[in-house]
Amino acid sequence: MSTSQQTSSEPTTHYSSDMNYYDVIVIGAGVTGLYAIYKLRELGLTVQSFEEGDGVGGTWYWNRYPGCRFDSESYTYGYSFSEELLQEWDWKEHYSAQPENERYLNYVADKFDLRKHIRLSSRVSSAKFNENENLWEISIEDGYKAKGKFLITAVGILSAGYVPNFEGIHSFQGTWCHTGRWPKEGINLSGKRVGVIGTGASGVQLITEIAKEVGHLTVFQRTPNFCAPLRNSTIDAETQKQIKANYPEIFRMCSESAGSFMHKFDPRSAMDVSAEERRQQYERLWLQGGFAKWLANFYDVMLPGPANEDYAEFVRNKIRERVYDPIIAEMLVPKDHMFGSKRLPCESGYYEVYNQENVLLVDVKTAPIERITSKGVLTSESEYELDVLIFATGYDAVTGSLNKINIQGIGGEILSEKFSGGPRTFMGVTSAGFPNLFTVNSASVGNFPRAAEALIDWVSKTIRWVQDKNYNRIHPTIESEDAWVRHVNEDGAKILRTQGAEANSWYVGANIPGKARVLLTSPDSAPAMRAIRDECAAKGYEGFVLE
Ligand code: N01
Repeated sequence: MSTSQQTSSEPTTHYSSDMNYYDVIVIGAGVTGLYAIYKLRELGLTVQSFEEGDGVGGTWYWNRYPGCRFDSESYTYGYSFSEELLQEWDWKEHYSAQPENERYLNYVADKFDLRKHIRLSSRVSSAKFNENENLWEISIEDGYKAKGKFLITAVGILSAGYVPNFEGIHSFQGTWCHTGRWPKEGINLSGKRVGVIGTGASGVQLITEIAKEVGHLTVFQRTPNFCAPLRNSTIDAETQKQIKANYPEIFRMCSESAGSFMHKFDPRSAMDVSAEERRQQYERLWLQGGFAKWLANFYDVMLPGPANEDYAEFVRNKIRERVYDPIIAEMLVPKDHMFGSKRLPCESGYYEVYNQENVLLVDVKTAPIERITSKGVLTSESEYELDVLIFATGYDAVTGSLNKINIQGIGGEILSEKFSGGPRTFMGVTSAGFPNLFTVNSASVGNFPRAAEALIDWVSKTIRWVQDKNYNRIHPTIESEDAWVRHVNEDGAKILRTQGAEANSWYVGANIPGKARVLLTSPDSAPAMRAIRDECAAKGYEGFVLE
């Protein structure tokens, strides 16, 4: 560690005597926050992170529910910035589970001496832009305050858990929790009557795992999902060596793909080959791990149209083959949304759970949940008595975690009000009237750390540039913001994630009652997004006001 890095970690108080001052304040110490601390310090900036949890790791700190694991290949998920880190960290499984992922992020925090820049158990309640000093003033719930010239909200895209506002929820006499706030000490489910509401990626992972130990399981399903086998396995010594030797190639493949995964679409149309050839490709990919089944498939499987429907039927039949009772099988087969319009959960024995005698699948679309009672869940048809009720009901994505912070820009404008109709940003990361603020959690989806590293590289370089040029403020013009919002709406309307009235997913905010239905992230591929940002920087931050 260089001396300059150590010096730059010290807060200074030259702007104000009553608060610590940092060049950059980062909210969050998850995957993005940790890398931001590392990178900004490398560039000689003082940086301080405030993290709500009492440990680092973000998603991998909070999501302790049984079964939680990657569905990106582990070696594509880790940071790429340090060859030493890549060579010394051994991923144990191809799709690593939460405990190991949390250990990894703690290892990174220790190896790069990041902890001294992180204040844990520090939920930021407000961030106000002081127009006289051109500084962000941050208040922590415990009364601590700090100032920073730049503010980065590395608060995650899926971190504000959503629990539906069911009547009677607090009258439930058993234990209940949301998957994203699973207690550190765990929940004893052994032999208990457990209910799970929700069958998205979290529910699918959780249900599969807890079905092994509960006494009885009731799954409350509103919409069945297309799920596909994860095919996880441990990484043997020889494979480990190959992975470590191949990191440059692995990251090259990720950098070239739309979602930053190590899979490449087949450039052929599914409809241009014979039905037999199509079937062979589907079957071959079905045996592969993780997302290969769709991201290495015929390119038009992921576009609305006949190829998409052809593959959807293939997946539906795979589900039917695995569930003994044809009536339950049909309940699990998705028919009301296109394959790929919602996130596809990867599973490891999910459908077989419904062959167990102690598992009951309840369709809450036809018989909706009316209320939670002291004993369990009451639907329009029946009451289900439970000892434990788990909400796998998802997240108020992207804007939810931003809205929990009272962020005020120029003239006291409130960010949550500005974003009430959907994020109003330029390139997903900056917003007019909120100088020196980088909302990195609203930029892109895909293989998260790959996108986060590229984004933080750009944001850090931008901050360094603004500092070197002695500007006080950088924020986008209202014109560039308007043009970006138009781009998100117009080009966003063409992609699979926004298609179909029934694809009520978090991608478009449609999972939260009353939330505006709008694409919450960029419609662009990861390479396109990087090119747009780089071009903007190369043109002296075209589209920005520099003051
Ligand atoms: O949340 P979801 P999630 N009554 O929104 C149901 C990432 N992730 O936490 O579909 C009854 O997908 C809702 O039903 P419906 C990944 O990006 C990654 O599972 O709206 N049910 C749905 O079934 C993922 O996409 C991993 O009809 C209600 C479920 O709750 C994202 O996180 C693992 C309801 C919510 O599904 C979110 O996944 C886990 C109600 N009132 C998560 N309200 C990895 O593998 C909601 N539901 C890395």
